[in-house]
Amino acid sequence: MRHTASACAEYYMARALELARRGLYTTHPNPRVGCVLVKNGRVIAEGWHERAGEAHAEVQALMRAGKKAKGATAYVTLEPCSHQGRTPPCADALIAAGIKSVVIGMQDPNPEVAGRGIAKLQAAGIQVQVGVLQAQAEALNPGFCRRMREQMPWVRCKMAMSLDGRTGMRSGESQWITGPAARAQVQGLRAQSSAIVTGVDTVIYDDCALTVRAPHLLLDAQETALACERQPLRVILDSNLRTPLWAQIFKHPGDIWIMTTCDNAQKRADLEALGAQVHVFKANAMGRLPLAQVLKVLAQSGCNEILLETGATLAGSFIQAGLVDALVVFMAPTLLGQGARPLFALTGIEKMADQRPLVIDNIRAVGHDWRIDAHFATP
Ligand code: AOF
Ligand code: ZN
Repeated sequence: MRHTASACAEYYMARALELARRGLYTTHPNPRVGCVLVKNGRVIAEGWHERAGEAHAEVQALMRAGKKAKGATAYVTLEPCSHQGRTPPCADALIAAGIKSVVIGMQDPNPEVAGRGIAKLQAAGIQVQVGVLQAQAEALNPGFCRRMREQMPWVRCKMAMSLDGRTGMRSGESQWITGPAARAQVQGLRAQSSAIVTGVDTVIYDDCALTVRAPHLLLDAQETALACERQPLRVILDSNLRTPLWAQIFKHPGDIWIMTTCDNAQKRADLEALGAQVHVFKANAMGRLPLAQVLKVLAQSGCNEILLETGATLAGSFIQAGLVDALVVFMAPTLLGQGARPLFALTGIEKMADQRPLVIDNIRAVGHDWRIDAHFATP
């Protein structure tokens, strides 16, 4: 009997997670949240959070259910909020609608909520269960959870390499190692990120726009429209303000931030005249841009997930600083030879004991290339 009840809770929570994923590209800086209302063994309404400032998942579902919501069970991927944000508290809305019990995927890591939503529901006599498909609920919002708990974003590093593990020519030339299907997937990764972080050398050599375009190669029309709705913030790490004024990146709409340690007023004014915001940091002990500090500033401005799209040197520095959470490596069926650059510039690895072990989460064919999703193994 108990087994049946928990399988049932997981079934409806799985549906709520599926609904939450509809907000994959659009909820920034809010989390993706889904909700299912069930009564007498039937789904009576569904909802998901679409955009910050708009109704939360629970309110969407309650609006669709109307009076029928009374006596229903709500399955929500994230703890209902208890605070007045851009919208009123969902816990109050569930209570007012006469919901009988609430099943929650995970507690809201937002310190404004953090258990208060659960307490509010319980105080109103509602039965609450927390932690159903919790790992999946966490995985849906890695960036939001990290930002709420640690005031840092979650970083995914995307790279392209040849079968012999090379990521570009010594000159910096790297277009194109992978094929169109892999590049279309990168559009999807950009669209779900709050910001795309790159280095000035990538801007110079690849002269890329770093915007979201044409994910229709990958998605259906409706999903394409959602993916293109919001252009992620583009961030250039440029210690000496070498970003060329002619760069493509300035010709495409969307915000651009340049993170630098250079306070040259003229260069700064030139870049600002093109619409960029220039953030000046104090160099670290090695005279470099403080990468953790850069990420902290991005988190402070609401960035959840970051896509690091850069070359071997900067990507290596992020890894060395322990700032990369996940890797997405596209491997192309080609050989670039020993004159080309290895995937990451990582120093200090001399012995096998120094290696950086990874866990491969997924590996699959994408057109003629292979996509490898991995994260660092915890020692
Ligand atoms: C929920 N359901 O669907 C979402 C929640 O500014 P607001 O009003 O949109 O509130 C944002 C906060 O509310 C967000 O940081 C998170 O703690 C929670 N998001 N909560 O119950 C939802 N999107
Ligand atoms: Zn809410």
